[in-house]
Amino acid sequence: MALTIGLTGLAQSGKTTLFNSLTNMANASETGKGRPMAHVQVPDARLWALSEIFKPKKTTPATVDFLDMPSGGTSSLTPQAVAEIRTATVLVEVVRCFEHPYLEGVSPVADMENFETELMLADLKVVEGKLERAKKMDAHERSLIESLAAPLSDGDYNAIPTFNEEDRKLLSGLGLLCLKPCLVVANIPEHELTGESASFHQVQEYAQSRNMPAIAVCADIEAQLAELSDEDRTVFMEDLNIEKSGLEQLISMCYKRLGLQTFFTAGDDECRAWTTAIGAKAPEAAGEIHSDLQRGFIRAEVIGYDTFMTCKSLNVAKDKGLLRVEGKEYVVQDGDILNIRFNV
Ligand SMILES: Nc1nc2c(ncn2[C@@H]2O[C@H](COP(=O)(O)OP(=O)(O)O)[C@@H](O)[C@H]2O)c(=O)[nH]1
Ligand SMILES: [Mg+2]
Repeated sequence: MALTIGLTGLAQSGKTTLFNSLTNMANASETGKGRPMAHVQVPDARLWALSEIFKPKKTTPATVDFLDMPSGGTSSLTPQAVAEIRTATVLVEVVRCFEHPYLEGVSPVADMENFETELMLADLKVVEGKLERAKKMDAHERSLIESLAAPLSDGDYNAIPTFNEEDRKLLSGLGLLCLKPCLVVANIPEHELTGESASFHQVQEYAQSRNMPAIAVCADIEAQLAELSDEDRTVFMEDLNIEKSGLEQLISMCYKRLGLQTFFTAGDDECRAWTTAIGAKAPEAAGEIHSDLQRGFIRAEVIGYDTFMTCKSLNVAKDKGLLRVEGKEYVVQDGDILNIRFNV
């Protein structure tokens, strides 16, 4: 399941600082050719615990792609930036809550309003262009696009229709930014990481009014964390009273917002984490591994991660009757270890 997390927000809010630290920290493998993109490993301690037990030749975390928004001086949404960010699955709006060396004051709510307006203007251009150019558009599609024109030109974010899944698919080709799931990251100063942060409070309240989840990170600290070895990082985070790195918080918030979960395959060759939708049945999850496994699905041997950790061996689990055999209707649970039986 390809997941691209696009970092957006006003210029100078800390997107690139955050992008660089996230990609440093998570052993970003390959960066997108010429694009500000990086494959980032999804942190999951369970996978490494499985790897300790199975000692496989290869351990493969799930990955997500992070996309930094190209900057254009002081303006945030340049045409290039808009084009990049339209390809993202989910938008993460970075909001400046730190004192900037040459920008005046800290006004997160006004910044969020400004950025929202920019998003809506960018989408309005697409919507108007589409309505003008496409003379022979399907009537239903036209009515969907028309229903967006008024809220976008009024700048009324909450009046943007939510559409059902089918209609969303119809509209997906337009890459409308306002229809993408959006999460908010308040980039707060270091001294506000512990205790109360008034600016985060404001961000949270605004985000809530838009039905968006919000977290607080300090991009500066994330950048410092990214420079450290895993052990040093743990110590530094304990000192600062940070439980989870920004990367972990961000990815788990994206998974939650998009209704995603993790399952594992484990053996002597490879231990691997996979991403699938919450509610996915076994064949659909198998399809994440390979389409043959979905097509030729027969059954799955299943054990939940926590149950597996009580015996730490698939053979022992089998003897104890803990390894279940499930069919096509089985709904995969977060942390399941699956062995797919298939025939093509
Ligand atoms: N004090 C402080 N400065 C930051 C923080 N994050 C970013 N900056 C600074 O703000 C400026 C803009 O950051 P940058 O990441 O380039 O912003 P972008 O335009 O959103 O990509 C740079 O000078 C950063 O060093 C932070 O958490 N605290
Ligand atoms: Mg930047």
